[in-house]
Amino acid sequence: MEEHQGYDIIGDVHGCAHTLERLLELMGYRVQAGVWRHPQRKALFLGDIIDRGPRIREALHIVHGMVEAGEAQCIMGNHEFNALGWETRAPAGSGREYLRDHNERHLRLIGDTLEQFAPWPQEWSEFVEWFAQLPLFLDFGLFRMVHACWDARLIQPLREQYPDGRIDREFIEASVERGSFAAQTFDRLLRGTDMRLPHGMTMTGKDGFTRAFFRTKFWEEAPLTYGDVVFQPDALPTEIAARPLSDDQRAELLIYGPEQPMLFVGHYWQQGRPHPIRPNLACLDYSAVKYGKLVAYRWSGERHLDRDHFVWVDVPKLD
Ligand SMILES: [Mn+2]
Repeated sequence: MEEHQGYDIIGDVHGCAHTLERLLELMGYRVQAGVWRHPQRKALFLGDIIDRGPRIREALHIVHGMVEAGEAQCIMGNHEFNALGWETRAPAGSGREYLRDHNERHLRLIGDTLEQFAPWPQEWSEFVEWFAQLPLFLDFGLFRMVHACWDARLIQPLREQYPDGRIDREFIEASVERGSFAAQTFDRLLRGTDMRLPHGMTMTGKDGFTRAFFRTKFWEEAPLTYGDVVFQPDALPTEIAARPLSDDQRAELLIYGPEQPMLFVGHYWQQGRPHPIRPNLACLDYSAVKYGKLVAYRWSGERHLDRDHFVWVDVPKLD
């Protein structure tokens, strides 16, 4: 290890700046020269700093300030990618105006952020520029981070092109084309794996969005039913959960094996007391913004996750 003693990996902040300050304080970070710092440790953010919460601008200033000062690193979440797409003009001939359509559904996701930044347009465009520089993953050897899903079939070729996971404008623009390597990479790494509901069924989630797909685990080694692979806050209806997976469906499932390095993800709105999913896998998103918890894992060199290394702050109704 270098001069510092470890890393504190922090889950999806989603504009909960006060909660983030409480968590940093709890872990022994203090503000010095305008930046949160720890005498021996560095912070690592799993992305999704923006959208949803009450203090998005403040949250961005905290994280960006730490990154600029070398006190933290931050990877891209699907919300930062969405913001990039929202603000980026589509290449000529793509048939679109922006990479991400300015439709009502997309506006609902980014609306709070745009509203809170309305008086600071210049600052917002600088943050959007910064989003484009965030790596899609971090790999420290003994552990790795990605916002939603580590898929080696995509990360390996991505690394050949972008060894540190930082992509470029060309790659971002290429994502406008459905099925392109760029589109697949953003979708899988930042949004995870999913499966279509049977019989053209749809479900409306707690977030009010209606979907024909449900989020799935990417580590289950011998799943038999839909219920064995579902990984989202909204449970499947009982009869669907009991439904067996076909051989084809099982063959398509991604499996992050137990022998792989430890992996940290955010994204999935976990509930209850923070805990490892497996000895080498943890999700640190416990829906801070929905009055859950903002969670960190304090890594100090161990090779297997230790359930005593999770720390968190509860989010009160009035943040
Ligand atoms: Mn997310």
